Amino acid sequence: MQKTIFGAALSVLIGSGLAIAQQAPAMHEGHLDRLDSDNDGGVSRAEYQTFMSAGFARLDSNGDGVLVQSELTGVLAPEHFATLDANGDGRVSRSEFMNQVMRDFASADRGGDGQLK
Ligand SMILES: [Ca+2]
Ligand SMILES: [Ca+2]
Ligand SMILES: [Ca+2]
Repeated sequence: MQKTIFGAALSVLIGSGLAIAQQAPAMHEGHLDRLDSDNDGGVSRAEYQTFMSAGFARLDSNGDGVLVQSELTGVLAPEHFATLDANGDGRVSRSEFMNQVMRDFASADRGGDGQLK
């Protein structure tokens, strides 16, 4: 199974519950609807980026610009945290977070057209 936080992060950020966070499942249609802010039926890279950027701020509960494991307890499994923490310093910066989620976008974008549908 590929290392992706995509499904888990989306589930959490959208608020559909924590139970599936361990599984990092593929997104389902309800998720895409929530991200499709211009309602054109697809989620563009920009829509995704905007959503994830807001998501980072939401997860960063003390507002210091980095995520630590304690802020993600019950949200992301430790291996997902490790995936996000690219330089292994125990903190996930905004750029580490965005790098990973944009990689996830690219791997989810099977058609390669920059849209998730
Ligand atoms: Ca759209
Ligand atoms: Ca923080
Ligand atoms: Ca780090």
